[in-house]
Amino acid sequence: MQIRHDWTRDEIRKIYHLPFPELVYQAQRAHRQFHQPEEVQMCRLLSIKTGGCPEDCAYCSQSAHYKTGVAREPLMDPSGVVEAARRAKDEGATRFCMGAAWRQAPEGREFDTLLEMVRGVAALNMEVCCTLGLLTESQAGRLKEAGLTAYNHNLDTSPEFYGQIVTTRTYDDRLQTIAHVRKAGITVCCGGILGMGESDEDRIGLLHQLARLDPHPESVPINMLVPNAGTPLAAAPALDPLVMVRTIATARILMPASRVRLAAGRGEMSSEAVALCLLAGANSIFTGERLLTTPNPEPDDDERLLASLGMRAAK
Ligand code: SAM
Ligand code: DTB
Ligand code: SF4
Repeated sequence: MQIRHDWTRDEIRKIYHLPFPELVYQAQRAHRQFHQPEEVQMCRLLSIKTGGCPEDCAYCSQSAHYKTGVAREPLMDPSGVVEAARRAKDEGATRFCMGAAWRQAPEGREFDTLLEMVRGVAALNMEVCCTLGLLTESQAGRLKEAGLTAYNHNLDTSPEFYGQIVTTRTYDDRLQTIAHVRKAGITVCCGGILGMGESDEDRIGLLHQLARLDPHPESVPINMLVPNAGTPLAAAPALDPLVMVRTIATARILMPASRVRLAAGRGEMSSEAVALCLLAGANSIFTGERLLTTPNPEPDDDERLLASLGMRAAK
């Protein structure tokens, strides 16, 4: 199987709607060509700057536009961040991702603090990822120099549906930051959220955008909406977990060499649904009791689940 960047929306639609056994079979075939099927990468998230974000993302607990009860916290000290990364490493994580509730990465003293954090985590020999909002080309270059491995910047949904989820920035703004990251030589982590009221066509549209990036994002997080009280999506109906499975399987077929991450929402899924996502080609999860502002499954439960499936954490 060769890696393609010229997928048409029609081809993707056909894959997405394949009969389930055929879809999962094709996803498994793609998965096994590029990955060890029993390995799952463990990633750890930390919110290094919480709340008060000027953007209006309809799903987010950290937007200043909504009353969600998430307390604002300033940028953390580098020492506390590096300490958290060391603990995560001791607990088996190989990738550490720092998230900040900003529209765009700041300049000046705060940016220097970020560089210090990146250097500190990189020195632990972990993959180091940041998600700080929009980034200029020069900022991407400085982060790369400090040792950043990956930058997370999600497209979230299709270009057509995007305006119903965020109005304070455009799809093109996002694509531009992704281009800056790529140009700086940092790997791209880019995916989306399911369960925001989007249609199958919107999920297909998101996958189309991702699969046409050349190179593909090295890492593709698929989040299931974690509904937050106070946000416009607080009462969004729960997603059928099989939609997660279908989307993950399609992502795996379209971008066979990428890591596909079963990201937010795992805590709301049954262990059977999680197992199906892993069977469909997800090979990375967030571990630890917290995502950014919301809870995540207990590490003991994750360990038990992987053991019961005969799977193991990637080294
Ligand atoms: N502010 C930066 C940004 O938006 O790029 C970085 C932090 S933001 C919290 C990172 C990503 O988390 C978002 O792009 C979104 O895809 C995901 N996310 C945020 N809130 C979520 C929720 N309630 N459920 C699922 N995914 C969520
Ligand atoms: C991603 O795609 N998912 C992570 C990470 N990238 C930064 C964030 C999930 C956030 C879930 C909601 C919260 O905890 O606030
Ligand atoms: Fe801000 Fe990111 Fe939340 Fe949007 S998703 S409100 S940009 S923290």
